Amino acid sequence: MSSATESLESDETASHPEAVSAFTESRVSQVGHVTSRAVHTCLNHPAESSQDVTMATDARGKCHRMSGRLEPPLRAAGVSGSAYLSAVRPRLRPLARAPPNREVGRPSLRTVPNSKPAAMGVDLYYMDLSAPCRSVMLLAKAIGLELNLKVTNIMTGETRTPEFIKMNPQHCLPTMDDDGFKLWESRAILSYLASKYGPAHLYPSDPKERAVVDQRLYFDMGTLYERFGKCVYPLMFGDGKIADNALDNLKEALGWLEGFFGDNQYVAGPKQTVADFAIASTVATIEACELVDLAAYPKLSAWLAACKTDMPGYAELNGQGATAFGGFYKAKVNA
Ligand SMILES: N[C@@H](CCC(=O)N[C@@H](CS)C(=O)NCC(=O)O)C(=O)O
Repeated sequence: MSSATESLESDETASHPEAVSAFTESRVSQVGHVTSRAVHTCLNHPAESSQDVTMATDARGKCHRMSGRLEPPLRAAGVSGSAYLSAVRPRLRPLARAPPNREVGRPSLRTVPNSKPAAMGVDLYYMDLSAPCRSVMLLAKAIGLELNLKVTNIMTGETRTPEFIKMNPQHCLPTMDDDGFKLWESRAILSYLASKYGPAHLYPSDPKERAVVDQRLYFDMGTLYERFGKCVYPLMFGDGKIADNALDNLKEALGWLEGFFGDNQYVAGPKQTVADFAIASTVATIEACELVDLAAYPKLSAWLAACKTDMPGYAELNGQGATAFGGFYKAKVNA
């Protein structure tokens, strides 16, 4: 059984066994299958079933933005889940490319609610150089969530103003404000946004699947990025003293990450999760600094190459910022 089906089971099968067959059957579709939450909406909330189906995942678990009107409450009329999806599927179509975001001249991250819509979009205080910020922007783009991007320059003290400190006393980026709910720590933001606005597989509810995703997130923050930082930050922002073993420690962490893949395509298993977005921004930054030859990690290299082509908006939302970070670091090395 696919993990997509498993996550559906853990969410809804107890009350709606028909959803599993519908979900499995829909995997053969060219279009992709409707996410478990969309199925959930159809089956559990007939009153809401005239809303758009806005997210679908393909057979590899990748997210696609889709739109299509759902039929009136077919379940209420005694129609099974699989018949319901058969009726819905032909109406799914890819959404047109979104217009640029006027505030910062980026592609708009149009709201595509999978559960509840973000009424006014989600505010994100960010800067491109920051890998944690880029991970959040990549995820938002992938799930079609509209972000109100607020460029914030840490170098000129824009996170130290009384207004910013009131919002986030820790004065760090990224900081998110979702209709008054303020959050920082990029990986917590990823999990929150995926849980609230994304398809279930990005942050699975199954305890073991979620634990593996969390392990990867903590590994990214506490080991991989930490060790990377020890290779570059002293030169970029400190006294220039890099510990002798710093690079070997980073290579060791990359070796562990290489091992995490096993036979899987993604960092936390067979499906894309929030951990892919966190680690893609970290590894892209490592690559841009040219500290390590990533070819020594073939699975990691293949995954990063796939992220570059498959993650929507990758070049603009992650590639450019990572390159700028790398340029900053290399300028310090050569100074
Ligand atoms: N673990 C945090 C790191 C946050 C962080 O250190 N952000 C940096 C930019 S990459 C920052 O805002 N530094 C300025 C400050 O802390 O005052 C996350 O992932 O969000």
